[in-house]
Amino acid sequence: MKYRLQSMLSALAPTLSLMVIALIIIVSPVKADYRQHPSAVAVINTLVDKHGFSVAQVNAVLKQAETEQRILDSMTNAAEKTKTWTAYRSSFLSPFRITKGAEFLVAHKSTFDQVEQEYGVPREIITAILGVETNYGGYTGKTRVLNALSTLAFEHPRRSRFFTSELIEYIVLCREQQWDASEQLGSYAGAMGMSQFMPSNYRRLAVDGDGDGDIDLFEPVDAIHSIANYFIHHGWQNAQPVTSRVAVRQDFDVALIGRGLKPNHSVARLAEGGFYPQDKMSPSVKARVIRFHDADGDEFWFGYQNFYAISRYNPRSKYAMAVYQLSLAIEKQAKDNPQVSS
Ligand SMILES: [Ca+2]
Repeated sequence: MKYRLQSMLSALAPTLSLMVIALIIIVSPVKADYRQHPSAVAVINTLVDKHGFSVAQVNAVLKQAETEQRILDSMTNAAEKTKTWTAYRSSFLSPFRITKGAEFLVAHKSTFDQVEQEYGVPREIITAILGVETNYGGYTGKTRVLNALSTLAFEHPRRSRFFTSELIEYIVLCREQQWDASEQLGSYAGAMGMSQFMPSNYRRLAVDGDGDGDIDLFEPVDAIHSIANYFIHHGWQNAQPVTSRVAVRQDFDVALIGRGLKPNHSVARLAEGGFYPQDKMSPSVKARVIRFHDADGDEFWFGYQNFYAISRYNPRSKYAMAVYQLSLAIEKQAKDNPQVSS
């Protein structure tokens, strides 16, 4: 589709007015008819064979999907990829977001009391996730989820496998929730609700926290319970550390850092390699060295299992660290101003 639009553009190039029309075409959703796309066969077959849909039912959904170039552009320009750690951090740890977070804690105190008891996931962490993802539900996304998932499944080869699977999950989810597949709104990547769950997570890990028989992630009680459940599923350990600031020896062993965020060496082994946590840590605890490159030098941290659990929400170290530091700022603000209420 992208290439077809590009060749259309070059054909129209000589006339200015026609170029303007072409630009309007490129930024507006384009009817795609993904029923005809070669990769649609796998989507149709899976939904028919594994989930009992008819071909006509799947086609009726795919027919409504539209290609949106800006969805593809957003994937390339994600903040985690383009911003330095300092810029990324300050965009999420704004005074407004911290204050709103402290207010959110007060407004949902009884829900958090229950959730901490049941899951052992701290309220500040859950609140920080909601703050980073949607500004506490203030912005849950305006992209049609069907367009987001179809565009990325069919037009973004590098992530096609993941988004094809999410598109299938979404179509099943819509049947389970009795939603019209063309109406749901979410992020440009197809994440939904205050907690921004992808369809597969919505189906498997979202829970009905308020017990009204409906799993509604656009509603705070269900969203709070669901995030806690998500963290437990990804190995959150109650009352265990998240990170430590690390001082490094000049000749630190760069090979110990490796790729990924899963804790890979004991604190003792990392100390041998020149990484020294600034908190007192048991030598046997496993950690991963996190390194932030910045204009004013590098920052080093240890990320423990709970840091890794946060990163299962978005697998980038900047994301996990911003969530954690926001949680600390919210906690401090709530302690300093216990009277605050929304
Ligand atoms: Ca509910």
